[in-house]
Amino acid sequence: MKRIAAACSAFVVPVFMMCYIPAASAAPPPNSIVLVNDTIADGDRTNQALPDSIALFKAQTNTTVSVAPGAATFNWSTTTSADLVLGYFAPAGMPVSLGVGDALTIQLTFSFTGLNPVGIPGTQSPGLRFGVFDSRGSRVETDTTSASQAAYNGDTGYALFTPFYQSPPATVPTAFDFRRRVVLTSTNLFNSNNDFLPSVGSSGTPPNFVDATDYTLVYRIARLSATETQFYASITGGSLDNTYNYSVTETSATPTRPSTTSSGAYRARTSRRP
Ligand SMILES: [Ca+2]
Ligand SMILES: [Ca+2]
Repeated sequence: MKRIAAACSAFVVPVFMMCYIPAASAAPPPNSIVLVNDTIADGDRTNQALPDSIALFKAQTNTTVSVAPGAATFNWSTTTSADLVLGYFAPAGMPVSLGVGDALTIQLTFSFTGLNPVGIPGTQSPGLRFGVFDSRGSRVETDTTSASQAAYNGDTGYALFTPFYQSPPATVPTAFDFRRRVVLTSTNLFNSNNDFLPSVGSSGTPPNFVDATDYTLVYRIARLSATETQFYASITGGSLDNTYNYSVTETSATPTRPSTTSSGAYRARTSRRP
């Protein structure tokens, strides 16, 4: 079976991040290709030296970052509703693709603080918008002062919308919601929910998460056939057991190829406090 490298992406407070093909477990199978395996061991978040170090960039001016060996912590101000952190797992101009039978797995470990506290429900619905994109020849390779960048215009890709909260908001969102970016003209990658509709598939009721607790997200894209792309996600950590996961298969004659010159990004819809 052909195993071709591809892409992976970016995170929130990553204390551990790994991207490889294929994968179905915590450790990459022996026949996989590791694209990124960054534990922030170098204590630096802007050093791009794949596969051991991926540069992680933020989009908001007011976000501060502290980095120490083992973790990068992004703190955004209480007046900032969200930030976007991104990185590139493939060198510019060296696109890679998933063939039929290939899978791309991204595993990242992170923790939040300042998720909507118990007793403050309202309309807040904090969560993670995570995606794997094709940067299509234009990239953002530095910290910026805005999440809107012309380089995101035209980037195709897939996303996972998944909530993180300590207490449920007034309207409880779906646990796992797999999306494809279908409106490509926005320069703000994750700002509009409508850019990613209709959903490829969604299911589940989210648990209550806990501040300052390590959680591990596994996100996998597998090409089952020329027209079938399977998406899988799981989150473990804290008091979660191994049953918090979801998988869905998209049937499309035009699958997006997230592994071609890739970038990744996430967006957390929550206010974080240092
Ligand atoms: Ca690094
Ligand atoms: Ca681009």
